[in-house]
Amino acid sequence: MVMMLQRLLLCLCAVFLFGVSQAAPIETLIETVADVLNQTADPCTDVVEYSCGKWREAFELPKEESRWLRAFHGLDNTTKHLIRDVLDGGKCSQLPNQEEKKEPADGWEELLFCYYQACMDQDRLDELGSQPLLSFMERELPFLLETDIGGWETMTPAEKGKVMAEILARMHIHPFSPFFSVYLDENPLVEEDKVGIAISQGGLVLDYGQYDEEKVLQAYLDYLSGSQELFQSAVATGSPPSLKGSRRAFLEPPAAAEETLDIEKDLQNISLSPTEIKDPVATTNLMTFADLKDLMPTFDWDTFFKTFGDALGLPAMTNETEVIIHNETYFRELNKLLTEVWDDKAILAYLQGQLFSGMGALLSREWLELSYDFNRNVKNAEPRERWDECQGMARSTLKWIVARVVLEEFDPNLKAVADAMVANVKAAFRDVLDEIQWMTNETKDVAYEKLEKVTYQIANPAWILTDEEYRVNFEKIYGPETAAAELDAHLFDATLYVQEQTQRYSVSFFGKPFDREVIGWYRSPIDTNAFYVADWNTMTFLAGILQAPVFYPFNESDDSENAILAKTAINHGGIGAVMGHELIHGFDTRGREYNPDGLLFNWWSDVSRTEFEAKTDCVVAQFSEYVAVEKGELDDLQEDIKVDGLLTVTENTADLGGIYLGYKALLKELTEEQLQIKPLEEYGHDLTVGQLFFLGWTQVWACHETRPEERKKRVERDYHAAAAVRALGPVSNLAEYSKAFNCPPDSAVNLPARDEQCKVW
Ligand SMILES: *[C@@H]1O[C@H](CO)[C@@H](O)[C@H](O)[C@H]1NC(C)=O
Ligand SMILES: *[C@@H]1O[C@H](CO)[C@@H](O)[C@H](O)[C@H]1NC(C)=O
Ligand SMILES: *[C@@H]1O[C@H](CO)[C@@H](O)[C@H](O)[C@H]1NC(C)=O
Ligand SMILES: *[C@@H]1O[C@H](CO)[C@@H](O)[C@H](O)[C@H]1NC(C)=O
Ligand SMILES: *[C@@H]1O[C@H](CO)[C@@H](O)[C@H](O)[C@H]1NC(C)=O
Ligand SMILES: *[C@@H]1O[C@H](CO)[C@@H](O)[C@H](O)[C@H]1NC(C)=O
Ligand SMILES: *[C@H]1O[C@@H](CO)[C@H](O)[C@@H](O)[C@@H]1NC(C)=O
Ligand SMILES: [Zn+2]
Repeated sequence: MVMMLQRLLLCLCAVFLFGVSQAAPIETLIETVADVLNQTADPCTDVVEYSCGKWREAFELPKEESRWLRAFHGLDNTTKHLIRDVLDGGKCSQLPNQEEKKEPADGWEELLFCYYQACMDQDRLDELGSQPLLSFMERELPFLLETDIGGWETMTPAEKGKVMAEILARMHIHPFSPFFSVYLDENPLVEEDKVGIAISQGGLVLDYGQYDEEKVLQAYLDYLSGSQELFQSAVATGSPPSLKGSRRAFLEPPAAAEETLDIEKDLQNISLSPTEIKDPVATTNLMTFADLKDLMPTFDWDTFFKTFGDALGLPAMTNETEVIIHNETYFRELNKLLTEVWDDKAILAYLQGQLFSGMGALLSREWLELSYDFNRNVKNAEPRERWDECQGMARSTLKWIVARVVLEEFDPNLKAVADAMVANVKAAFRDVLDEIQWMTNETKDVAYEKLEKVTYQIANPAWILTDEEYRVNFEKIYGPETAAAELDAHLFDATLYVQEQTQRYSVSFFGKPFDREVIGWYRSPIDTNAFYVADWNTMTFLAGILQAPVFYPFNESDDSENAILAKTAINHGGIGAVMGHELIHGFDTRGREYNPDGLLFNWWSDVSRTEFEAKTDCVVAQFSEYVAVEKGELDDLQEDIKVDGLLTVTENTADLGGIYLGYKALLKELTEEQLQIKPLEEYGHDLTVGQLFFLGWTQVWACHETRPEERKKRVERDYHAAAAVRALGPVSNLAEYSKAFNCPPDSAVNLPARDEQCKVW
């Protein structure tokens, strides 16, 4: 919900998790790598079964999960328990029975401890019922307690546009994003790093593709109708008491639900699809504020920015102020819908729905049940345990504070090893550029420059563990320590407070560059992930991912020669390929539109561009043939659902190139002969170093369990291919894989033997 950057992060994986680092004895590696293989299966035809068959057979997907990747969710599971332990034991002086608990280190930590306890106390949340929501509406969004917008029928479009601008500004302050989202970002079209306003489509609660699915829509209507019912009955019973006796003629809940959905369907119809919105050139449209007003002649943008800006400290807009919008047609159509098509009752129901879906999770069990039902129907998953929900809410609302209380569990010595690997991966890409013939020399020169200029960050920003600096940043992000400590132990109000603080923080950069030490990290350092940011030409490898089974720390004096060989192999297939993956994002169909300084600027000769497109077309076509959900896996499924090759081309290109770079980086450490060594022979496993390298990659994705409902949903919206495809697809294009496993020329994975492989980088 929080308005911040909306940039597309090209990350490794769409879950964001973390875990605690451990020393990695060779026995751990054998247990997690060698012991989970299904040696009976054929690595040349069934990569997933071979790489992880035993683990998959033994694994039982918890009923509250829709998917589980061993590498990511497994690490995060450890983290969640750690967070739970710390937060369970933390003192909130505003609550009773705190004697045994640990004093918070500062006011922000106290806020975190109080937040978690408030979340855990469901009886109190039940007593409060809908009251926190309604009090908030009464205080900040009183128009949402009305049954209509007075005089709407007789207003001119321009009058409607003025009323709507005021209403929407108030919602955006808090921050909800009905109809569009407003955010702050640096302009990728100009040299200077200066934060300005960007406005993009928004206001859909479901995924883009879900608006075409009857089953999902029915579940959503139930959800909307149920929340209207709770809301209206709270108003009727006078909670808060100031509303008592005000009998209001709202739309009946089922009718309000229908109206809301109709508006969302109209919005979805004018929205760009996930594939379209990924194109940075088409969706970065710079215009002046005057142009925007001309584009939406009846919506009153002056009023919108006056109200919005005054509340958050944003300087006044002038006609010359530049804004970036994602698509002109969207805003032109939205103007019409808002001021000429939709009626006031429907708009109010929709706006209420935005509030309910954003804030319902902070209320009583009745509200939670509504989303649980939705998830049961749509995801086939049961609710998480309460502590799990609460640690999740704490992490999303108080990201840096949570990170600080658990980051000390991480191994600070990994940075040097990671530095060396990044250097090797970059050198491997330089070799690739040296070798390729299809790129013209002028384009290649810029590619070298872009490679040289790519920067990276590892583990966590230093300030978060530095005594004075963290205070300065926490005060900016979360407001003064004393104010945080004094916040009532109220889940709802504390969340609102933090959301508004975060808005102010991001607005404070208007006209200046972002503080990259904070905003440049995007995610929490404790998440298990890595990402590339195109307009900064920067890769980030979070502390959470620098752990087994993606990365096995070793120690030259402790580990045997064979242990070091095995770990080196796995690490290059794991974190090495991840580094390659992120680096290639700078050179995939999207990243290559940005120049060495992160500006959207075409540096490709026509010949190079055409050649590149032919190569990525190969990736699109190949991955479009992989099946993500087989017919019969879901009741109403008549045919297989295949991967969307266009939607996933950036990630697939990064996977293909990433693992190749990981391999070439390995060859900078080891010789071809060493790839034949069997370092685990003394433990009864005859895997070669070369095979271990590939298992480092395939097991990250093969060791998974994903419900078919979830796979189906991801086909429509996830930029990553299905996990099983990420294991199989990339290695099938590499002759080195087939060589490592002696795959015959006619085997499924040996595409190179038949010259059917795709290769971009
Ligand atoms: C191993 O793979 C074989 C061949 O695909 C299969 O028949 C067997 O059930 C698998 N075993 C385990 C433990 O998964
Ligand atoms: C998550 O961690 C807990 C505590 O260590 C453990 O009991 C549980 O089995 C783990 N869940 C999964 C699915 O691995
Ligand atoms: C979708 O939007 C277009 C305008 O972009 C409009 O012409 C068309 O009628 C809309 N379709 C539906 C089903 O609303
Ligand atoms: C600003 O731009 C709008 C839209 O083009 C125009 O109507 C208005 O007169 C301009 N205002 C000023 C002060 O120039
Ligand atoms: C491109 O550069 C290579 C290496 O510097 C050189 O051998 C080759 O002649 C150049 N090609 C053209 C067309 O200039
Ligand atoms: C490696 O292990 C030795 C002996 O246990 C220890 O003294 C040394 O600090 C370790 N080195 C690193 C980098 O962890
Ligand atoms: C949306 O805007 C219109 C008008 O500028 C363009 O013609 C479309 O191409 C654009 N759509 C996308 C997907 O970028
Ligand atoms: Zn990626």
